[in-house]
Formats: sequence, structure tokens, C-alpha cells
Amino acid sequence: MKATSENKKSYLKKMLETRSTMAVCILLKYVVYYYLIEWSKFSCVYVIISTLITYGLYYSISKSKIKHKRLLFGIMYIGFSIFMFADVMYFNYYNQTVSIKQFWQIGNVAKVPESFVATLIPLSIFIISDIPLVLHQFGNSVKEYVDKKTQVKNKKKTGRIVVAIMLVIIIASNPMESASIAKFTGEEFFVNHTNDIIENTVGKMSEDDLSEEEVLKLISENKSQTSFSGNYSGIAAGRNVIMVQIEAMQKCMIGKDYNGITLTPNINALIQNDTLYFDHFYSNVGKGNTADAEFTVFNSLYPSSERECYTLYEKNNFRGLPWLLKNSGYSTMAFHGYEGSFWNRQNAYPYQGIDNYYSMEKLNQDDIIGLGISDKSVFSQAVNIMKQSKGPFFSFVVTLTNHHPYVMDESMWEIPILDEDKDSKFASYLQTVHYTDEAIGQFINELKENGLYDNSIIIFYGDHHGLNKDMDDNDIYMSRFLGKKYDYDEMSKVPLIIHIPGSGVHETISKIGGQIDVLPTLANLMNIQLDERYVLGQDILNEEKGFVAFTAYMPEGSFITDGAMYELSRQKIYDTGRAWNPDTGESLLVEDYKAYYDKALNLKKASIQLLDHNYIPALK
Ligand code: GP9
Ligand code: MN
Repeated sequence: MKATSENKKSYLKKMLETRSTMAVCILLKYVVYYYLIEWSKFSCVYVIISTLITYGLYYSISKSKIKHKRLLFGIMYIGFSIFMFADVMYFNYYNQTVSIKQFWQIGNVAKVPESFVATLIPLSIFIISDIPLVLHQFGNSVKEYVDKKTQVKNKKKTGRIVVAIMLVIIIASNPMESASIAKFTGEEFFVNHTNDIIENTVGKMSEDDLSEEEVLKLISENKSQTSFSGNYSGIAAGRNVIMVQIEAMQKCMIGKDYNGITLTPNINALIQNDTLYFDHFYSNVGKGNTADAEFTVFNSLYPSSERECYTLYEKNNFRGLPWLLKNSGYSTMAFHGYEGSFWNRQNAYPYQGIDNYYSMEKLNQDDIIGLGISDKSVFSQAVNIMKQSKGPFFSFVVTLTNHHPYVMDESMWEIPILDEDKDSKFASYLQTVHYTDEAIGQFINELKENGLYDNSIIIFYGDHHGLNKDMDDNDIYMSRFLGKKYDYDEMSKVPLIIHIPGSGVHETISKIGGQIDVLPTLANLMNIQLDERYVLGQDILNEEKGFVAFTAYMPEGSFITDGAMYELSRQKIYDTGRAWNPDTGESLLVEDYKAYYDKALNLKKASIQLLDHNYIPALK
């Protein structure tokens, strides 16, 4: 008996150690990879190519005369596997594979582990679980005796593999700029990453730098000019500015009921009086999410696709809202219930014109929900500090409780969840949205009680989506909730609410606008003089045609304008993108919108050039 079970064990061991088992393992690894990223009609071809490349490397290294073969192959194989795993995670979040530009994000992932774990796809573990088997198998293969004859044969094979690798590099660099190669470079694992490395090293070096004059020309040729005066001019001049950036608040939550309960009763009430409400307003953040929302709102500049502008351009000169107000005698402050170092805020804020930053460490940590101090507590503490201001002030509050993965004790849940939505991220999101709305109601009351309400302009806007359409089956729950397909138009739409107590204004503005437009819109309302040359957005209240370019979640070149939204394809070929009417979902002909695509790329390029060269002069 004993002998049979040992026989079985050794048979299994032998089976596992065969080269064909390993080849199947590698093949399956790529099937899982392409399946988790996006299975397309070419995926089978990609699986075969990726497997052949991996197997080729395995074969050529194991048979080569290199000294530390095991170490070399081990590093390579573990490296590929980690990259594949990162791709899957990143794609799940950003709808893009990871670039070498994004290595810095590992640090942020480690800082917010709850979000990382909530983003993890169980099947993705398969991508890294074969590593011990393959490396063990490689070790065995190295041990094998290779006689002179086979060495000669192997030399030839190694030569062929070197040629194959060269071919990958040539294809990846796509010297003829062929559209079909571009499709391939965007999707096959090795070609895609080789292409990314080439683009971000050699490509970066050969990129043309623009002079200050050229950048300003590019801006004036591409942006729509606004006079910063006209409708509603000056109606909020001289008031305190209280600006609240609401974490992950989507527009579609506003004014909606769920299972008989109104989700945002306090925001709904605010919109009814003394308010300009923008219901076609979009988030245009880059890879710095929350921080980029702040950055673009303050400065009317487009963020970078690389990382948060607060780090890339920490010490640049700026002429944004906090600076402009500071220059006219306002005191400036910011409040946020999370670590001061996150998104480099504590270092960047002074250069943005914010003098006092009350981060988590400087506030009373009396009520923690999820990541940090609860919105209700931060609002109350902010009111107590604001009321000590001697003159006019700019106060910026960044909320946090409605942050992914929407963790809040169930005893605080107030929205009864339908059976069909139970145990979903969507269900948790509704609870924290409702909580934040309640906190906003409390905030308005506290402003009134402390005499800070009447003489202020109070602005609320969402920083970015809460429910990514490609994660957690959000598209299913959200499509049912909305009664239409959940697409980027709803995902990136956030509310903008400008509340001016006692002004008598009451309008819902449905023109297209985005975070890029907040500075010029407020400048008109408050009679603030702007230097138009460095402002990339427009005053939504007086614009002729709305336009917002996107940076993250959809590839750069994607945009929205009145009546049309365009998403550039992953392969970055204009014609293979899609255009649709954001209100009706009806498909539109992409060829009708090429000029807007050029405009999006030009404005984004101009913004990055302005920032890279620090061309904006300091305010005097
Ligand atoms: C952290 C908070 C969240 O300070 O602003 O940032 P996010 O993860 O949403 O970009
Ligand atoms: Mn955020």
C-alpha cells in the first residue's frame, strides 16, 4: 500500500517537473492575463506569441553558457510576473496597463492598503503562483548534460532567439507608424512594455520642447476665448470663499431616491435656493486623482498623465485661486482629515498660495471613519478655525469619508438595501454618500450659527468618480440604478454647486464644463482679474461651447464637448476610438470630431510644457 502511494507521489512529482507541464503553465498564465485585461479577437494570437517569447527565453538561457543562468532567469521571470500582476491591477482601476512612469504609485498603494485589497482580483493570484514551479523546472533543465553536438545546435537556436527579441524591439518602436502595428503594440505583453520603455526613455529625449512663446501661441490658438464678464459678473465679489471638494461624489447621486429614501436631501435643498447648479460638469483628473482635482480647480491647468502635479511641480510659480485671493488680502487655509504628507500636500500647498494646512495631525482625531477623520468632525473643526479669521478668507475643505472602499460601520447605514444590491460596493457607496450629504447639511448649519454663511460664496464639487465602471460589477448595479448603460459620461460626471447666500440666483446650467473651468467661472462671479494667457479653461456661465479634455481613465486625447463624448482607443489610433452622445448614448461618427481631439492633445501638451518649464511668472 505504502509503496503504491509513494509511487503515485513520485509520478505526480515527475509529471509536474516535465517541460510540457511547465509550458502549459506559462500558456495558462497568459490566458488568465489577457482574459483579465480584456479578451479581444486577437487575444489567442497574443497568448501564443507571449508564451513563445517566454519559452524562448527559458530555452536560450538554460542552454546558454552564461554564468548565473538561474539568477538571470529568476529575475526575469519574477519581473515579468510582477509586471503582469501590476498590469491586471492597474487595468482594473485605470483601464490601461502599467507604464514605467507609474512605479511611484507603489508607495501610495502601500499607504492605503484597504483600497489595494478591495481592488484585488482573486484570479490574478494565478499569474504569480506558477513562479516556484517554473523556476524549479528551470533549475532541472540547467542541470541536464549538454554534449558538444547539442551545444552547437543550441548556439544556433540562441541566435534565432536573439533575432526574435530584436524583432520585438523593432516592432515595438513601430518606425513606420503603422496602424496595425500600433494595435499590436498596445496589446501584446512584451511588445506593449518594450514600446512603453522606448517611449519613456528614447522617446522622451527626442520630444520637442516648446519655447514660452510657442506654448502661449498653442494655448491661444486652441482654447476658446472668454471675456470673463457677462452673465452673473461680480455677484459674489468680496465674499469669503469656502470651497469644499467632496471625495468621490458623482453627479448621479444628487436628487435621486433609492428604495424610497432620498440619497442627498441636504445637497438637494441647497440647490433650490441662491445656487448655480452645474449638472454637466466633469472631473478631468490625472494619475493624482484627488490631488489633481484640487490642482486643476485652483489653477485651470491640465494635470499630468504621469503622477500628481503636487510632486512633479511642487515648487513652480502659480497664479491660481488661492494666490489671487491672497494677493487681494484674503487669508488662505485648507482642511483634510488625512495625513499631511499624502499627495505631497503639506509641501505643495505653500506654493499654491495656501498658508495654513490643517491636516489630520493638526486636527482633533475625535471621530475616525475609514481612512481618517470623519467629514462631520472635519467640518466642525474647520468652522471653529474659520471663525477666528480677522478679514476675508479662502477656506478649502477636502472631505474623506466617501472614499473607496466606503467602509463605515453598518450601524451608521441609513439606506435600506434591496436584495439585488446586497453585499456590493454600490450598496456601501450609497451609505457613505448619504453620510457625507448629512455632514454637508450640518456644515451649512454651523456656518449659519457662527455668522460665516451670509457673506460667503460656498462651492461644492466632486473630485472624481466613486464607482469605476470596470470594477466590482459596478456597471451592473449602476446601470440598474440609472436605468441606462453606465458609461464614462456618468462615471466622470461630478456635481458643481455654487451657493451664494442671499443672491437670489437659481439656475441649473447644463452646458458642458469641467474642473478646468472653475477658476475662470469664479473669477467672473467675484470680479477677479486673470491673466488669460495662463488659463486653459473657460467661464462656463459665458462660454459658447463647452470642452473638457481627459487625462486618466480614458487615454489622453479623449474629450467631451456639447453633445459628444469621445474615448480614444487603447491602441491610441483616432479612428478606432468611439464617439457617442452622452445624454442619449447614441453612437456618433468619429470623423466629425477630429478637430476636438487635436484640441485636447494641444491643450494638454501646452499645459505640461508650461509646467515642465515653469513658464508662468510669479504673481507680483
Ligand atoms: C487622501 C485622499 C484620497 O488624502 O485625498 O485621495 P484619492 O485616493 O481619492 O486620490
Ligand atoms: Mn479622491
